[in-house]
Amino acid sequence: KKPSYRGTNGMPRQGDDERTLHVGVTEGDVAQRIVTCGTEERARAVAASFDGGIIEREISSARGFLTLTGNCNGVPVSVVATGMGVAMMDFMVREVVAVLPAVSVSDDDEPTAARALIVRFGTCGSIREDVPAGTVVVCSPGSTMVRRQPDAFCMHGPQACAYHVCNVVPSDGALSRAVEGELKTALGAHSVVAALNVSGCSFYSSQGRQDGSFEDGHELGDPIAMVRAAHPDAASCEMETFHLLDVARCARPYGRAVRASAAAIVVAHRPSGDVLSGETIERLERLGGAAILRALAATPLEMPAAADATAAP
Ligand code: R1P
Ligand code: URA
Repeated sequence: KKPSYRGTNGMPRQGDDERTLHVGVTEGDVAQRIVTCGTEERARAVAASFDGGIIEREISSARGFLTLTGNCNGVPVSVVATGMGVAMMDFMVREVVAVLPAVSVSDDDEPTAARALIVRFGTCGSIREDVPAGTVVVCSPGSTMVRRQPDAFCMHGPQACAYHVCNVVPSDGALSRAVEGELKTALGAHSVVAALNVSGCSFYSSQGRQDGSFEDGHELGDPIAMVRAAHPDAASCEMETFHLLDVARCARPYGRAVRASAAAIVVAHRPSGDVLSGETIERLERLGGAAILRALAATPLEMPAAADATAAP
């Protein structure tokens, strides 16, 4: 029988062991260092690099999340597959943080250690001529977001520019540097680029793909051209990183309880139309995943000096 849940106006929990409603985790299930990715296949490719290839805990939720926990160089790590989009990232960060130990604070109420270090390892399109398919982009400068504005479509066609480009949210500086360093060692420096990410609210409309079946308002403003005009350095274009960084900066206390960054494999070069082979994607998932686990394991939970905490916007 389906158990009812408690706490609907806060963080609802379900069942005798108090699992969160969507990710399905409880205290002890998740490590404080987390790699998150879109697919279960990639999550398993990353977990193959756990010490001894051993998955110590595996939780599969009815809502499509998969949480695998093991160790990297003796340090506990988890990999969480979320599926796609902002809502899934929001569930993941909030529910995983809910089951992790509270942030430790000093006598004067400053956090002394993070609750979670989270790195997204995704796939993306590249919107930059000079960043080809096969590159791995680390969002060291942070991420912006391009959103479709539903109010522009309320008459019989788009009324005004239908897209909004958000301000940049920074990534965690120390974590981004660690990820960049390990990826360069694993893949070669020429394959790794540090650049601004842009998350679209859709794979289609806000990523500027042409779909004749829908009115997307591109004739009144091409969303990718708008991103390029506002942020000429933006390279990777995917769907979750902005929200990960946004919700991490809002984690209490002081926006430093959750420290986050992201790396994404360029599977499609939008300016040329080049796409990556399945074999190459699998190789990059395996090698890149192992590198990101090492970066997380080597990054202390203790707070870096304030000047080091975030990358410059
Ligand atoms: C779209 O194909 C999906 O691929 C990218 C996008 O962010 C979106 O989720 O990332 P993942 O491969 O991690 O899912
Ligand atoms: N994921 C995206 O969101 N966009 C791309 O172009 C490729 C992967």
